[in-house]
Amino acid sequence: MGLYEFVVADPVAAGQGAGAGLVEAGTELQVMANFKVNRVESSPIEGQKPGTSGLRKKVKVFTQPHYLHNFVQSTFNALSAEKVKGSTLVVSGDGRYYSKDAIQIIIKMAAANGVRRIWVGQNGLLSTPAVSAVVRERVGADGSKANGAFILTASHNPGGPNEDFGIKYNMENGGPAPEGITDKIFENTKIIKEYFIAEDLPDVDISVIGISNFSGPDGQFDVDVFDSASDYVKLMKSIFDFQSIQKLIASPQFSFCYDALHGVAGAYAKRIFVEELGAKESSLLNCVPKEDFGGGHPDPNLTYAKELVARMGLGKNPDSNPPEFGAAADGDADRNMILGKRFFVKPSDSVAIIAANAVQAIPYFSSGLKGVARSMPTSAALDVVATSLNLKFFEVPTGWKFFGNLMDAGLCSVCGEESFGTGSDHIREKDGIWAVLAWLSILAHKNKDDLNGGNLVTVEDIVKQHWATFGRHYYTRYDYENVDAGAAKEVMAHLVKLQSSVTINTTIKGIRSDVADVASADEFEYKDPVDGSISKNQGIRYLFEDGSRLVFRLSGTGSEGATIRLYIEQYEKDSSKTGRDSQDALAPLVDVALKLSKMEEYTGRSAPTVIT
Ligand code: VG1
Ligand code: CO
Repeated sequence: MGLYEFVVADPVAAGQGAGAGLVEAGTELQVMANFKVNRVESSPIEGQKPGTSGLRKKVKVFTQPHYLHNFVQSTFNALSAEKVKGSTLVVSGDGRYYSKDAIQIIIKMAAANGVRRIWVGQNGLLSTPAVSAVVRERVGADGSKANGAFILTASHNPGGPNEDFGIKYNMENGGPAPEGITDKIFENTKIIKEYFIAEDLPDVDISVIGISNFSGPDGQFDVDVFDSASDYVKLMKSIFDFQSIQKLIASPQFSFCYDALHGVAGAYAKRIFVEELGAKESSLLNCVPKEDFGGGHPDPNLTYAKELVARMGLGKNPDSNPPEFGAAADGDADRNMILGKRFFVKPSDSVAIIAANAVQAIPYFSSGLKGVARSMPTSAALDVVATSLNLKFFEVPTGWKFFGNLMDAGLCSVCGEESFGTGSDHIREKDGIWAVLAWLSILAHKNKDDLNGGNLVTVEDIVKQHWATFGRHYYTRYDYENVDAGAAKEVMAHLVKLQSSVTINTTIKGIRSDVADVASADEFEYKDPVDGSISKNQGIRYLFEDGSRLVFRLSGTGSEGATIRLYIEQYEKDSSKTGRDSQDALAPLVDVALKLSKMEEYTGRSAPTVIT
């Protein structure tokens, strides 16, 4: 590190610029330093195409010289200099390994590109939904509002020196950059020649709340480190009836458990579930955020959330006395898994159940839902609710960015994905803790008159009641992780060819005669109803006459090889048949899917890595 000249500013004078009086005494760091802008020559690095949700690569890839810098400069260039100069940007994430270094680099590059202020959650921690909330809701001490955010996360992918890092850019509405911008970022990474960085700007201590002031060629530059949870907690309190949830949690009939899998959700869980809602500290599992997620895979599903699954009385070593309600989050806390006592709620059912009960159980929705939406591979359970409640309904490609336009246009209130993502128009990201609060609200509502004696209406009761009313969508997802990329492409090419074949029904009947006829097959393409933009090649669908579906797509979030996802669904309307075991009910379709795709032949895999 070089030598810097520190000018300790006069507290009164510095206070004028930064709005003294609004900042709590003692929270403002009066550090002034001048910085220069360095122009660094660079050249394109291959493979910087953002996927379903940002750029995700191994840490070893991200730490190569210029790698992060090129991507950040390409993002600034995609946004254009007028938008960047004078802007306020949030930079934080799930706290995974390399985040702290990345934050310092982005601060220095932001300063050099003329950004006016950077907002950082304390210790660099902000969940993805909290970033969205901060962009939309937070007002700085000087009245400033954020224009966008860099979120540092690879979400449910493992972390640590040998694992994944990730970065994505969110826009002024708090939602992920649309494809128009991410395509531009990628184009810029292919022609980059230089980036700008304030190399002599001192590292900012992001563990201490307060504002640091600097001054550069474009004028003043501030870094504002703030509490990671307050804005988000405030938003949650404005959406849900915390008192009714407190009563539920205090009831002797109810018991609760939350697993953050050592992700950033831990930074919110204690504040919300323990301090606000009165849950016992012992109900929190793995709620200390760790750079490597404790060596685990921070993906809230039945395979990776082992400890919670056992505690809830499921899996191979079930506890004998499980709580009534359990939930888990992924690394960046935008996903949720909901469990009842010895009972797993499919995410596709979860969003449908939340939509069906939202108006009665959640104050934010009391005047009605504007519409609902799901991603294409998500089961049609939500469609049935939409039809029955006469709600606008949308089917979008995988990835949250497609929901944002609908929400901004006032067309959608509740939406979800089969991949443990649920959310609403309170922000523009999926929201893991919101989903838990939504379920607690539904439980509180269903039990409101009988919390001190009678039988609890359980998670399982709510799901089964829902199936009895709306029918059940048997559903499963098979993930083949880290498959050879060439083999994965071959599977998809083979399926595209089959899908257009006139003999497809004969082929399928040759595999199993007990499945319905295929009514149509296509590659899903989406035309955004708001801006008319078109997204092609969003997965191959086989739609059967009885409403069953087979969907195949390649994951866009992996960092190595390819992941093939296979989604299988079958609708059962007859309420006397909604109690079957899901894998049994789906066995004929699974058989068809595996043989039709020649999965084992192409990939050498006789079984998927994860079944959900
Ligand atoms: C996966 C999920 C998708 C989700 C995306 C980001 O994408 O399938 O539904 O939106 O992850 O979630 P893919 O392309 O791997 O199937 V997160 O929590 O990783 O930001
Ligand atoms: Co996530």
